[in-house]
Amino acid sequence: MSLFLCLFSLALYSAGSLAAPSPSQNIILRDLAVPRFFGAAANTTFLFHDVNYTKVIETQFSIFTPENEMKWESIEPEPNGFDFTAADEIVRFAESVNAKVRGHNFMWGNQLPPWVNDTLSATELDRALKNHITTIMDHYRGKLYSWDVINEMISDNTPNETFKDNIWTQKFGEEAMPKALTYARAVDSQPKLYINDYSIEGINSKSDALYSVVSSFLADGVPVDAIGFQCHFTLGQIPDTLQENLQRFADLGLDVAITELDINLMGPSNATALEQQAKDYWTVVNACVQTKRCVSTSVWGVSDDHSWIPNGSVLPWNAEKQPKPAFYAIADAFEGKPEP
Ligand code: 9MR
Repeated sequence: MSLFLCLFSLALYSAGSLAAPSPSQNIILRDLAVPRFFGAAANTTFLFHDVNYTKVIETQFSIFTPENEMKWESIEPEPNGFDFTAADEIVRFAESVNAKVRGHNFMWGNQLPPWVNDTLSATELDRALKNHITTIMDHYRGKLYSWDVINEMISDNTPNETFKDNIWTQKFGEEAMPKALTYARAVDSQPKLYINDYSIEGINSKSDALYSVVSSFLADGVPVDAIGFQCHFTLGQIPDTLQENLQRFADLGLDVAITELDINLMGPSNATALEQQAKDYWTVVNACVQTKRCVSTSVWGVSDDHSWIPNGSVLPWNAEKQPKPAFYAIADAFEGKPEP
């Protein structure tokens, strides 16, 4: 900037006609995260419709997960009737800011259109699954970094039951996950194939169940490249064994990723709560940074007003799209600085 421009801006600034520069202005989390990616769930309801949301999402992230746009009910609402409109919008946006995309998802018990959930025989469902995966992966060939091929298929009643009871396990039993993974790999060998789940972040009965399922997949040659740990947490309750758990899956030869991080305050957003939330964010991001095979940390949304948890103040930006203490804690963790 020329001396003249400098003096001119200073004059305007002291005259109050320019907004004071925010201290976060020069902190770009996607840059600090390198060699990892820093990501967010992107949502077309807000992208380009909420200006301040769009400003944050354009600058801070290097990987995006469509929050709902690639789910079965959105992308194939009718048999073989595909609608890529919203999903394409996110992929184009990601390309425009030089960010990657995590596809989300192929096999899940939720957000299924009735024709998939209610009416098909096992043979028809198998054909529908293969067609779904093949058509979508063909459409996005060369454009996506990874796919959550499997989402939330491990039971919440481990060790009594391993797989969640849904249409996939009802029709295919324990062949459900291998089917989806095998179909995906057959279409395109490039994207990383993920198994994504919640409540598997610490070492516990559910993550133990996943660990043995994945170990047997690897032994049997079922294609799987990575595990996604969702990390929908409650304030002050980050599992002590998070890093150790990420590492044990990495030691199987897999990538690992934090895929849906948010931290629910479960109460008023006061200074004490925000400080604890910042510590919690630091702990999770640091666990990823300390794990060589941890490729990305993604938050599930951007700002508190657009979260799937409307009153939890769960994200690093507040409803005014201003950075919260959690934002600075994420920066610290990526930079190797101690817990705030
Ligand atoms: O954030 C998503 C929300 O907008 C949807 O209404 C909801 C429907 O089930 O799914 C939310 O995203 C979920 C994600 O796809 C899988 N893990 C849990 C997420 C939060 O529920």
